[in-house]
Amino acid sequence: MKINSGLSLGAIAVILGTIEPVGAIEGFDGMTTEVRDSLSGANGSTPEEFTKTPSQTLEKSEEEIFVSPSNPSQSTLFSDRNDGNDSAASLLWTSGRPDGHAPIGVMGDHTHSAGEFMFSYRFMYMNMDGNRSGTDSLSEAEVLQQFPVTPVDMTMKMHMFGAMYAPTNDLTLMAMTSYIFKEMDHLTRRGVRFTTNTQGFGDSKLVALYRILNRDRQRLHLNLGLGLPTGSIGERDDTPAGQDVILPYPMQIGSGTFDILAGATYLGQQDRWSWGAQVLTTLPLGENSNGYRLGNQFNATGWGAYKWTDWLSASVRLNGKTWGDIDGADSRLNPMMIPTADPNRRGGTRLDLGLGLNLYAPQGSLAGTRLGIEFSLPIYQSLTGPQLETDWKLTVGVQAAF
Ligand SMILES: [Cu+2]
Repeated sequence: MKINSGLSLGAIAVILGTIEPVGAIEGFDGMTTEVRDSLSGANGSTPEEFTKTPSQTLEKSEEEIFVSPSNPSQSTLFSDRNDGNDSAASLLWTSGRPDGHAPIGVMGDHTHSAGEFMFSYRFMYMNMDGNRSGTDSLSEAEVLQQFPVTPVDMTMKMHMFGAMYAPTNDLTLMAMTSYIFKEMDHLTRRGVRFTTNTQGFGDSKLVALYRILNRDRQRLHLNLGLGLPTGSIGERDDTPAGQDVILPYPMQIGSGTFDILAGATYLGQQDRWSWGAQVLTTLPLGENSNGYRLGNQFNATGWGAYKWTDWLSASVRLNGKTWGDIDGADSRLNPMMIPTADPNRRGGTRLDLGLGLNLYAPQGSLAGTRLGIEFSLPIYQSLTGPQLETDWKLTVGVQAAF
């Protein structure tokens, strides 16, 4: 995070809203919302120096801001004065750096300062090719010994839209929805190949992120939310079994249920390195209108990131996920026909390795805007199969805070 000359007292005063602006407001464009994040202090209280008279503030802040122009990284800037401790240990975690947000594949990783908005768009592409049962790969012929039809491969494209707003420094609200495209190729015992396609708005999420710790350059918040069944569970397409027939579970766009989303996120930071971890569980509530309920999901991830420059960081992430079979069944599906129609062949466990880059505009007209990319591959995968295995996943996203 660079503080350029031109960051005037006026700008600070207006942003904090605690003292009257004095003098011209210059260089406001160069100030990011992340700077405001840092300035507004840890616990929602105003740092002591900003509650003094404007002239005192000017001297103090300029002295602090320009004390070390050759080292624009976090160093001693904007420490939390409220605990009366100026040592390095009292420095606060800041989002104003490229790795101030988690790798782009992680959702709900950060909170915002009171009054901030953020909008995000992510594109996720997932490629699934070939079947497995347990950790063993199965050929098409092996699956066709058990079922008249086998899935061969599948792609999923997901456009995800998110908005965040922080009514207070401790509480950030998040809403997300998506538009999804799915395509699955199949092979029958008679050698016929066919493809089914579905698309539509996916399920949506409303999540509250509640910060419970913010000290020693570490943060911890709770992720508590509700999944909304805005995605369709009545998707149909033509297959050799008939025209416009109901499609198996993995081709449906939504879950059909309200879901409890619960978890926690931990973040830590040093001058060059940062790290984080998140656990998240998805618990569908009750049965959907087609007579089934997706399995519970549990996701745990941990990552480390290295900040190369003020605008670029690289990350390595492990993501473990386990999900259960389906309870109940859509009675229109024949589980003897194809494994994707069997509610007891849907569960699995996967460990993914992700490599990511985060770009961040610390200043200029795009200040506070981010671009993230993450590519991930499974390094362990065990499925209640036969079930299509995941081969790789790519997530690209932009985020803009105001
Ligand atoms: Cu955000």
